[in-house]
Amino acid sequence: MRSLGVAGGGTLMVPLLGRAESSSGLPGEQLVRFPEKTDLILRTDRPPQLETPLHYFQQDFTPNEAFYVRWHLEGIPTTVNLDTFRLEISGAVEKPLSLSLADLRGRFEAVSLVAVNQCSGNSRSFFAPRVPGGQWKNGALGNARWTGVRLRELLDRAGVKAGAVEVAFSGLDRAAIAATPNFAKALTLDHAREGEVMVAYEMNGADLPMLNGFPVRLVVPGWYATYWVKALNQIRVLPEKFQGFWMDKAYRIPTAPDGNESPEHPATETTPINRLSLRSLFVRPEPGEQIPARQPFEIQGLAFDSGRGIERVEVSTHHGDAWQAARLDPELGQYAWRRWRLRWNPPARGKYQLQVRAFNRAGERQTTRLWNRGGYLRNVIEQTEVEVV
Ligand SMILES: Nc1nc2c(c(=O)[nH]1)N[C@H]1C(S)=C(S)[C@@H](COP(=O)(O)O)O[C@H]1N2
Ligand SMILES: [Mo]
Repeated sequence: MRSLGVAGGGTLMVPLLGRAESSSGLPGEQLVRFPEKTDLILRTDRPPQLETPLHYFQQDFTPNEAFYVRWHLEGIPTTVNLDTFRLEISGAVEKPLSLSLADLRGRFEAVSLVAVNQCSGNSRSFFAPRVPGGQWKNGALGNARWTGVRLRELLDRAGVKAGAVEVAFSGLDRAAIAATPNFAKALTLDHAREGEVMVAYEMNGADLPMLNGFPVRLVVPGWYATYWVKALNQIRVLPEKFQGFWMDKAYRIPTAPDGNESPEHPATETTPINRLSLRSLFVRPEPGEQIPARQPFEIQGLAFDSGRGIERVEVSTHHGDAWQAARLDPELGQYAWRRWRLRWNPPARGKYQLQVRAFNRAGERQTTRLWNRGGYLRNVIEQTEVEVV
């Protein structure tokens, strides 16, 4: 039995009352500490939406306790009894399966891969004009090593019937009011069977934290985290296309390239969010950080895409002029982020504007402008101001 909360298995009320504000140098941000997590930036508390402070991205792997949290529905699982928990695989299959965590660990080959988990609304607060939704900065993001079993193996064991087209996934969370549809997502059968989609029971070599989907979650490498269904307990093979609010109405982007539209010319056609857009971010300096003049400073950041591979990262310390190639850290895997660094000797005091852009092996590049009404897929060339003193 695993519980979220204080002794006795509290409900989510407990950690909320125990909210700890700390002074960790994040001006204007309220920090909160939930069970199994460290101090994270509070975006909303019911349900919890918690953002990772930027400094954690100075490591290859985002610690489980610092990994961001996003739930849609108030009724999130706070207790899981492993004696009774079962992952059900049903629908258009020859032999429905009902698997305990011990079954998943013991009866299937364990596989591991490193992959970026990024919310499609990451960085939404930087959209101009502003859009409604969780006002994330850049911390609805993390990189972890995921271990579990291949979804394909589970599907093969159940025996997918001829004619099946999609696979739907849902978890233990429930809407507080019946009118709100439970969270469910779907992938095409081909994608589900591709071999890399995983039902993960470990993250960075440890159990998943409750808030990140204990006991198992879907991992869809290279795709936005909205598909990474947490506390996964239902996999349904469908003979027809899935229909449901979270695919048909929510988490859709303009069909136009890069998911772009404008407030004046909203897109008329939309499509479900899918692969991660190519992007690069600054990790150091942090916004508002002051750095000394005429001393070497290591600018740091990260870059990733949907798995094509980062080829080059360039940084400008001169308002988008004089781009310099950053040094890339070793690759951690096809779906991992790639950290990069650039040594900079700021010549004189004053304000500098830094920019970063990444290029991938598929020849994609970042642009300077992106907007859509959902505040999704933000991946513009980043700019940050730094004060050299
Ligand atoms: N069961 C369930 N899974 C879910 C969600 C949810 O609300 N319920 N939210 C999804 C979204 S939109 C995101 S961004 C990720 C967040 O993963 P994390 O909380 O582990 O960082 O979980 C996804 N999986
Ligand atoms: Mo998300």
